[in-house]
Amino acid sequence: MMSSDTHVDDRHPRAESIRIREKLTHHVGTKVLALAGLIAHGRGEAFDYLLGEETTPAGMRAITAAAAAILLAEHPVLSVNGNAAALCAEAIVRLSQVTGAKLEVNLYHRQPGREEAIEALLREAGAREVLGVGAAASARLDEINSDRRMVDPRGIYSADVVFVPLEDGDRTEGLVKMGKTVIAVDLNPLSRTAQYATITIVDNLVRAMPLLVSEAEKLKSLDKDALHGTLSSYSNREVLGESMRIMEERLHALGEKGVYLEIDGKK
Ligand code: PTJ
Repeated sequence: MMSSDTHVDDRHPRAESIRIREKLTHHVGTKVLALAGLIAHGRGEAFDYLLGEETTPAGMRAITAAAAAILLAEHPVLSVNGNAAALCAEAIVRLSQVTGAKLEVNLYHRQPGREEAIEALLREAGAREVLGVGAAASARLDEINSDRRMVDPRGIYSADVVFVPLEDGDRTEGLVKMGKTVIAVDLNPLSRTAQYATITIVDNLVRAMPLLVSEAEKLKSLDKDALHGTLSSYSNREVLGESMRIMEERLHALGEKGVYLEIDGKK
């Protein structure tokens, strides 16, 4: 049984994972993805194994807090890089529609043509406005020591809340130092991004994005006091600790058993 747009057999035990890899390698060709994006994805996959490849209760709490923070923001911005666009352009655009957050392309690897390719993918997914492309990224953030420092004055520069899926830590640290609320999605709870962010969703972006959209749709009807209540009871330190413990306890339990997969009943 083959799926129509790929040679991956649906019966392959890791069919979905292979399909995602194919999507990413395809987007190296379209320039959406940086070559380093493939390395980043591999690191993410390794942490996802440890997490159990599912959204945890801690991840869900972070998703709820993130939805509340975006809804409460005066000027929220969803920052889009190559991996985020390749993995879930539609859900990112949907989140911006539900919350009114602006979309801005912001890249670590600013090779020619990449910003435009990502803008095109976002527009194909329904985006009306995409900030940060080419000369539009005219403001400079001195707190950041990479190409990510060039931002759109209408977007990240003036944002109070910035959503940064799949990030490198330097920028998260810089944005937090500037007093912005930073929401990260990172499967690695040990990364600088995960550690520095205000709200860290330790989950696969592919699973977290649809949940974040539906959570924003749900919370949208609440008043500001209720949203503030959700945020004030949230502790990122607790969520990070719980995510690490989930990985540790899973490995510990598997270590006791000595096997992960039962292969032909052999031990
Ligand atoms: O498109 P560009 O030029 O902006 O570059 C984007 C990458 C991702 C290459 C750049 O930001 C980068 O180098 O990131 P890092 O430092 O490799 O960090 C990426 C983080 O994302 C790592 O901690 C991974 O564990 C994590 N990660 C990878 N895939 C996923 C993920 N987290 C959540 N969901 C994933 N699918």
